[in-house]
Amino acid sequence: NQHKSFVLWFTGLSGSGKSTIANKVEAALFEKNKQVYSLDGDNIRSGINKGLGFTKADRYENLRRIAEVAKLFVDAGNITVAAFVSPTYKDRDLVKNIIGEKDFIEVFVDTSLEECERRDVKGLYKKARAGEIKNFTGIEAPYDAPKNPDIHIKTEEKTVDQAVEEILNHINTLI
Ligand code: GGZ
Repeated sequence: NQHKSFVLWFTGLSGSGKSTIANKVEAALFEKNKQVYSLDGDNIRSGINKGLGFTKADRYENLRRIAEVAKLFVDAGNITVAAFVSPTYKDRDLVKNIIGEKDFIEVFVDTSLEECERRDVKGLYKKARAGEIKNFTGIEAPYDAPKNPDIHIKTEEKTVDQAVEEILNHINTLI
């Protein structure tokens, strides 16, 4: 089980497909007997980050703590998968600096706002448009599309399995 440990950091709009792709990457690595662990909204925002909301400052603090935790997992030898909106350049710069550039792989899950809103899997866009959710990314709050991601997944042009394959190919030499 000799592999480099690093973080695959997924960024993208709500409903872009981050978690779906990240979960499949995690499963594929697990199948290959890699030591892998995923951080996501379910195990973070409900636990250590309970109480943080979606203002600019709360997101920054949310992501700062997640990055610190991810760094610990990397130190422990894990391939760490993290899937968070991480909306701004400032957010992602912070995260990259905490984790360390050499252990940080940025995966941009690129799905247009139009498509995310069309899918609206959880009905959150509808609520945001109705003013029932404040500061919703893409509606009232900004999303800065990464200019130079390590991996750029255009979900409207490929299947989930193709996206997973693309990511596995990218990290193939590391694992
Ligand atoms: C964006 C929100 C918001 C607002 C609740 N803006 O599709 P989801 O539901 O499962 O993913 C979104 C998730 C975003 O949390 P993160 O921790 O990834 O965000 S950040 O990196 O910006 O800190 C969405 C839900 O939480 N959600 N309110 N206002 N997403």
